[in-house]
Amino acid sequence: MRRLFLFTFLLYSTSKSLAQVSTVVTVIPQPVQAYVREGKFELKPTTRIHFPQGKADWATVAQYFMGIAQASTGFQLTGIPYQTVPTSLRENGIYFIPDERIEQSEGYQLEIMPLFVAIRARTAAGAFYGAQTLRQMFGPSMGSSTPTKDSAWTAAACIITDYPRFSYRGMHLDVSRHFFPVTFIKRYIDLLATHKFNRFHWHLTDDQGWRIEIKKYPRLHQIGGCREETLVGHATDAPPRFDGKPYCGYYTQEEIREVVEYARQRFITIIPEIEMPGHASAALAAYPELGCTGGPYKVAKTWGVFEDVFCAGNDKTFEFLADVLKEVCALFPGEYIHIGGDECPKTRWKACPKCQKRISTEKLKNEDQLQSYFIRRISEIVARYGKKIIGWDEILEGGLPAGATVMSWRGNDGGIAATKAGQYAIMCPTSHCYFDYYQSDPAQEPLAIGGFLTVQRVYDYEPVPASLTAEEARFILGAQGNVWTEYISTPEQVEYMAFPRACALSEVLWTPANKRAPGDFMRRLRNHFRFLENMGVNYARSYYDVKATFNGGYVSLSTADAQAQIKYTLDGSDPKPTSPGMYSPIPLSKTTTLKAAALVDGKFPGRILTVRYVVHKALNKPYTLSTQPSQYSGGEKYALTNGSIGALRSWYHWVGLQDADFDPVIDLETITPIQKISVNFLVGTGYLIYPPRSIEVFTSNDGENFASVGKREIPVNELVGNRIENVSFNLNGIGARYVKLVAQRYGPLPGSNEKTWLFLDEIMVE
Ligand code: TNX
Repeated sequence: MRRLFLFTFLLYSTSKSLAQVSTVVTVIPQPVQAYVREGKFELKPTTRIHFPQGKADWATVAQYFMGIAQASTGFQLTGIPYQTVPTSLRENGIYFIPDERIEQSEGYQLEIMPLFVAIRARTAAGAFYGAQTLRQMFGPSMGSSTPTKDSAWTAAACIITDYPRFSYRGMHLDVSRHFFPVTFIKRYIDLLATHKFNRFHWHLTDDQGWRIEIKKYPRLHQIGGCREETLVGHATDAPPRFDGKPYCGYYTQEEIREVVEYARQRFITIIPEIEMPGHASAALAAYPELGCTGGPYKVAKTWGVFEDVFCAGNDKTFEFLADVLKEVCALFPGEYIHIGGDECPKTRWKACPKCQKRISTEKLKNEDQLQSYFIRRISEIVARYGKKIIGWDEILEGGLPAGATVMSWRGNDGGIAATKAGQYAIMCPTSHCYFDYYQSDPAQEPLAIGGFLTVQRVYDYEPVPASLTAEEARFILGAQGNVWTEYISTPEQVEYMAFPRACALSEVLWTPANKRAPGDFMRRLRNHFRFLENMGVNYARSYYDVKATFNGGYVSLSTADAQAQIKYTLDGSDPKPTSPGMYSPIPLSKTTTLKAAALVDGKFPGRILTVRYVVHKALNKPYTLSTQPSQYSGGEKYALTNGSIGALRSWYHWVGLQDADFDPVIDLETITPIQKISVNFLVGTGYLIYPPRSIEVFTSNDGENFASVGKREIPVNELVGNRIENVSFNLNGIGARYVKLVAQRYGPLPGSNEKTWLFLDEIMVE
C-alpha cells in the first residue's frame, strides 16, 4: 500500500518538469495546478466507484458523484466500500482516498490516468471538490440530468493539485422580496456546489415577507409571510402600480431541516439571516407591540427602506428576538447567524420615550449608539446559543461588538475597519458583488434595480483591499455574491442574474490571485456555458451582447467574446448568419436603424442589438458648453452631436449636468438652411433627473449676435416617473451657421437642497 502511495506522490514531483498545459483543463474555478498526461480515462457502465468503509461523509461524496454520473450517462454504476486503501488501484476504478498528507482542509489531488482515477483528500469536503473537478473534466455533457447518448465519457489524463484561496466562498439569496420554493433552493445549492462555493447566505426575513416558521410565534409566517400585493415596475416609476394579488410564502421548520441536510451533503454551510432592527415591517405587522408606535403595521408591498423598525427601548423586543433566535440557532448547525443590522432609520427611536429612556439609562450618546447597544445585546443572546453574529457593515456604527464579523457591502471600508480592529470580514461591495445589478446595457436587459456589473468586472475583483497589511488581510474570510430579489420574481430570473457572474466570483474566491487570467477565464467560460446549458441553467447571454459606437459617421461594433463574429443589417431586419459581417467600421450617410448580433458556431447565442442613428446637419459638429459634463458625458467629447440617441434605463448616450444649464453653441461650419431643430430630454425623478424649465433656440451667422427663433416652457405638472420627452422647433428653412440651444435647469428641489440633473442626448438639426 505504502509503495503505491509513494509512487504516485513521486509522480507529482517529477511532473513539475513537464510543461503545465492548461488548455485541456477547462474547469471553473481554475485549479491551482494541472499537469496534463498522455491518454484519457473512459467512464463505462462497468466502472467501479471505490470509497472508504465506515466514513459516512466519504460515502456521501461517492454517492453524490455516482448520482450525477448516472444521471448524465444512464449507467448503473457500482459503488464498492473498501476497508483499507488498496495496494494497487484497479483498472476501471474511481477511488476516493482519505490522505492525511494533503495539507489544506478543502484541498484535493485528482489523478486521472487511462486506467484509473484517484481523488485524494484530507477531508470529505476536499474529496467533494475533487469530484466536482472530475465531473467537469468529463465535459459539458456531464452537466445533464438526463442521459445523453452521443457523448464519449472520457476525461483527459492529468494530475491536478488544488485547494481554495478563501475559506468563506459565499452566495446569497433574498427569499423575502420574492419567495422561492424548496425545490429551487436545492437547485441553487447544487449550482453553488458545482462552483465550489461553501456558504449559502439565506436572507429569510425583510419588510416584504417573513419566510421562516417560528413555532413560538406562528403569526410571523401567517401574517408576516403574506403581503397584500406587489409593486409592478420600478420603485422609481410614478405613479406606483400594484398587481392586486396577495403574495405569500414561508418555509416550515421541517423544510428548513431538509434544506440544511441537503446543503450539508454538498459541503455548504447555510448562514440564515434574521433582519433587525430595521427591515422589520413583516415582523411588526405580525406583532405590532414590538414597534415604537404600536402600529398597526403592514407587510411592505413596495421596495426600499422603511421607518418602522424594532423598538430598542422595549425589553419585549429582546425577549421576542431571543426566542426567535433560539429556534433559528437550533435549526442551523453553522457557527454563524446573520442578524442584518443594515439600513435602520432612527426616526422612530428619536420620537420614542422608551428608546430615549434606554439611551439615558444606558448612558448612550445618541441613536447610533442605541443601534450598537441593540446589536451587542443580540450578539450576547446568540452567543448563549453557541453561535457568532455576522452583520452588515452598519454594525460598525456606534461600536462593533466583540467577536462580530462584518459583511462589507457599502464598498470595502467596513471590511477594512473590521480587520483593523482585529475582527473578521466578508467582502461583498456593491461595486463587484451585487448580482441584482444590470450586467449589460440596461436598455437591453430585463428590468433590474439599477447599477452596472459585468461578468468581466466581477472577475477583476480582489477581495483583499490593497491597504491591508498581511496580518490584517488574514481577517478577510472571503467574499460573497448577493442576489437581492426586488426585481427577480422567478427561479429562471435568479439563474439569469447569478450566472455567469457567480462563475467569475467562484474563481476569484478559489483560484490563487496570480493564476487568475481574464482571457483564459473567458475561454473556459465559453465551454462552461455548454455545461450550464446541460444543467438547464438560464444563464445570461449578455456576454454576447453587441456594443455599438458611432463616430465620425462610422459605426463600430464589438462584443466581449473575441471569437464571435458580428453580423449586422441596416434595413431593420434581424441579422442572419448570412448577413454582412463587421470587419471595418460601417459608414452611415442617412438616419438608420442598425441591428447586430454575435455569431458563434453558426448561432446567435445573445440578443439582437437595435439602435437608431440619426444623421442630421449638426452631426459631428463641434460645440462649446459653459459647463462641461463630468460623470455623464455621453461617452465622448461631442456627444450632443454624435448621432446617438439615449434610451430609458441606459446612460450610454445621455449627457448629464447637475445644477447647471445646457447652452451648447454648435458651429455648422457654413451657413446652412434649417427646417427643424429637436432635442430629447430624460425624466427620471427617482434619480433626481428633472425636465428643463424651458428650452430656447437661437441662430447666428457670426457666432456673436444670436437671435431667438423659438422658446418653449416645459410644463412641470407631470413631474414624477421615468420617460423620454422630445421638443422640436420649426425654423422653415432659415439659414444660419451657428445654432445655440439653452435648456434651463429645473433647479433645486423645493423644500430640500438636493440638486437636480438635466439630461439631453442629441441636438438634431434638419
Ligand atoms: C441594500 S445590501 C440592501 C437590501 C436591498 C439591496 C438592493 C443591504 C444590506 N441592504 O435591502 O435589497 O440594497 O441592492
